[in-house]
Amino acid sequence: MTRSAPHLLTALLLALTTAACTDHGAAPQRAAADAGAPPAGGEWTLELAAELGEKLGGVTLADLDPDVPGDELAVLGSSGRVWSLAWSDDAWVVTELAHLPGEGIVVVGGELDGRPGDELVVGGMASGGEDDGGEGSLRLLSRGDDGWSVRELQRSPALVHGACLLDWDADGQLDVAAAGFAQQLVLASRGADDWSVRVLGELPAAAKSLVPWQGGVALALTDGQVLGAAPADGGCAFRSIDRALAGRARLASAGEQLLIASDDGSLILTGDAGPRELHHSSDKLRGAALADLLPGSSGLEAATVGYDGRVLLLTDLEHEPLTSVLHTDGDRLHHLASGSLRAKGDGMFLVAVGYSGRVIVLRAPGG
Ligand SMILES: [Ca+2]
Ligand SMILES: [Ca+2]
Ligand SMILES: [Ca+2]
Repeated sequence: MTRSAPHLLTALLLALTTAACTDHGAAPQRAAADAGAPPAGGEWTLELAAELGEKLGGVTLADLDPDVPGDELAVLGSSGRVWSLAWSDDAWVVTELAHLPGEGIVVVGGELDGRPGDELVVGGMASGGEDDGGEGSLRLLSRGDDGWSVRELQRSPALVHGACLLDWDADGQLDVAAAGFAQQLVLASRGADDWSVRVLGELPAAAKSLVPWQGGVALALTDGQVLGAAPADGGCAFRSIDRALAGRARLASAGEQLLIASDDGSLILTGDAGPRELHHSSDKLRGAALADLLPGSSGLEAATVGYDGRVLLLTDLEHEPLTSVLHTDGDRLHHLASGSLRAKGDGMFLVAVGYSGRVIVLRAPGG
C-alpha cells in the first residue's frame, strides 16, 4: 500500500448543535425550527474527518479494507489524488491510494474483480484539471497484494463526469456505466479474460451524473433533461424522465424514486404523481442523497449540498418537506454521499466534500 506518511488527523468533534431552520418559504414551521430544538428526527453530529488541502471533487463509501468490517471513505482531489479515510483507534487514518495524472470528478465503489474488498471506479480527466479541456478517462483502482493499482478502462474524448455500477447485462457481475462531456453512455464489463467497453448510445447533451435506476440508469444532462436508459434487445433504449430549463447536476435513486439536484437550485423528487420540487436553493446544487437516514421517521429522507456551502436535510417527503441546515462549509460543496460506516457505529452517515478540501462527516441521530 502506498502509505505515504498517512497523517493521522485527530477527529475534531464539533458536536454540531444544528441550527435547524425552515429554509424554504413554503415549508411549515414545526417544533424542529424552534430555538434550541434539533432538526426533524433529532440532533446530528458533525465531524471534520480530514483537511486535504485541495478542491475535492467526489466521495463515496466502499469496503476498501476487507479486513475491517464495513465501509471506508474514498475521496478525490483536484490534483488527481485518491485517498481512503478509515476510522481506526479513534482517529481517521488518511491513506493515498493513487495519484492519477488527471483530476477525478466521480468515484464509485463495488465488487468488480472477485477478490475480497471493493474496487473503485474513478471518472475524470485523462490528464490535467477539469477546466483544462482535453480527453477524459475512466479508471479502475484495484487492491492487490502490493497495494493499489490503476488501469484505464476507457479513454474518452472529453471529461468523464458520471459513473455508476449495476449489472446491466444480468450476468450476475457488476458492470460500469459512465458518461460525461463526450455525450455518450458507455458500458464497461469484465469478461472471462479482460474488460471490454462499448458505447450504448449517444446523448443529446453532456452528462453530469448517472445512477442505477429501474434495471438501467438515469442520467442528469446539462441541457435540463433527465433520461432513463435501459437494456433493450441487446442495445439500449432511452426515455425522458424529466425536463427543465436548468442543467441537471446530481442524481440519487431509491427504488422507483429519483432525486434530482439542479443548477438553478431546485431539488426535485420524482414519484407516482410526477416530479415535485422539494426545495429551491439560491445557488447551484451539487449533491443528492435519498435514503432512510432516520429509521424513526416514516419514509425516506433526502439531502443535498451546493455552492452555498450548505448541507441540507429534507424530511417528511411524503407531505410538505421540512428543510434543515445541518452544516455550512466555508466554500462551495461539490459532492455528497450517504451510507453506513460500521467502524463508527450504527446509523446512517452523510459525507460532504468540496472546494475547502474538508471531508465533513455527519452522523444521523439514533445510530
Ligand atoms: Ca472495510
Ligand atoms: Ca474485490
Ligand atoms: Ca454484468
